[in-house]
Amino acid sequence: MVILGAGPAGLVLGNLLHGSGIDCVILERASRAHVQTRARAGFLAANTARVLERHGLAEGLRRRGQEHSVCEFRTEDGRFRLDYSLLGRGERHTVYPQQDLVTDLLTRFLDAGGRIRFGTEAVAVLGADSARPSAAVREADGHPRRWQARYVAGCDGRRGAARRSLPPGAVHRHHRDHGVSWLGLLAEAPPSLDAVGYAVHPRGFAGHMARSPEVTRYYLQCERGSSANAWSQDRIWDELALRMRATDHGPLRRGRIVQRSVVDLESDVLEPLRHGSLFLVGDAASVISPSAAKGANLAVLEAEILARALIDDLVRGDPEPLDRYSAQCLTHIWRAQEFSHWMIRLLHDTPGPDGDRSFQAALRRSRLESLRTSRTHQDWFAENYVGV
Ligand code: RFL
Repeated sequence: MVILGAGPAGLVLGNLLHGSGIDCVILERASRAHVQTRARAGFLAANTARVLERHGLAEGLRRRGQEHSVCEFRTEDGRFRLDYSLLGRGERHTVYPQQDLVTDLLTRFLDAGGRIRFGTEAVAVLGADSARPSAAVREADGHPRRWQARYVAGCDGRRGAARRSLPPGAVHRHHRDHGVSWLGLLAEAPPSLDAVGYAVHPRGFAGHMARSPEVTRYYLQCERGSSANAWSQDRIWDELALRMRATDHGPLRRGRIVQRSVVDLESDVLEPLRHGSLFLVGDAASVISPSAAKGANLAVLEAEILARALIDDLVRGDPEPLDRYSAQCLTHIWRAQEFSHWMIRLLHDTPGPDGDRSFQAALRRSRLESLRTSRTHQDWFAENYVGV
């Protein structure tokens, strides 16, 4: 088995297959140091914790993860909080930085004798419509090489070789550009509130998400095409304080901004997620805007589904679960996409056919009011917010 990419998807898959005695190799373009320090997700769903627990991969998460269950909305009408552990299915998030999860999974895989080649870039997947597909790669020393296997798992993200190798027409790409951009920031600053903060403001959305007692992720809606470096540190903090209404609700704890990037809120889903002997997993299968923190959670969920199906096929000789992999994952993916789309419309003015800005703003206010007051709406929100 060849696995492309050592993100959450590839590493969960690798650990599960290796643990079942299936020979596999992970080919990763970046260095070990790079994958272990790439800060991205932080909010892990209850199901993600259960998957990791089930397979003995949750030790770090259990020791260092922080349980989290409150979000706070700040709007022109004031603020309200939802404790989603008391709503819906009563589940919580675990806050655990993605780079720590990746480090745990990587260490576990290598300690168990798993094979991973860093600095090895997949260039193409060849022969996916046959029973002997291969990955053509450029090795760390620049030499080309082929890795052949019974199956290839494309866990190499949205711009990886797996997607690029799909022949025209083999797979349909559903795509949506939400027309909204965020400046994603990582600050060396303690969280400013004990909740995830969503601020809806006439100047645009602002978000606050704890990562650890010392590090906080913030988001600022920005103009499409903005440069991440166009904002000075002072301007960022002033704008965050304004949109989060720090004067009314308490000051922000400022610190050095150590990472910044502009994220265009886009979603796509490939369908089906299988082309012959090639399977798509995680961001390679579907990209979801970070508005509802679903991407890493879907990656882990899909990796477990694929691992189980591969074990059924390769160990027990039953190919049927592999045939169902795509349909099974797509059900979860579309549910997450629908909720993420709903969150985007809750938090922003989105360009599109929904009418002029004042109409949209009034709709959004009504949606927020319903979320503040309706227990039914809150239960629906909680179930979708923390679930994948
Ligand atoms: P990854 O993590 O991108 O890993 C893919 C790996 O493949 C390697 N690679 C290749 N290797 C070999 N050959 C090639 N040709 C290759 N091309 C790429 C890459 O180096 C990399 O190591 O994909 P995976 O495993 O599918 O995991 C997906 C998640 O990383 C992603 O969905 C999340 O980070 C999304 N996301 C969040 N998800 C959550 O569930 N909760 C969150 O709170 C959350 N916050 C976020 C996020 C994504 C963000 N960005 C960067 C868009 C916050 C942000 C700012």
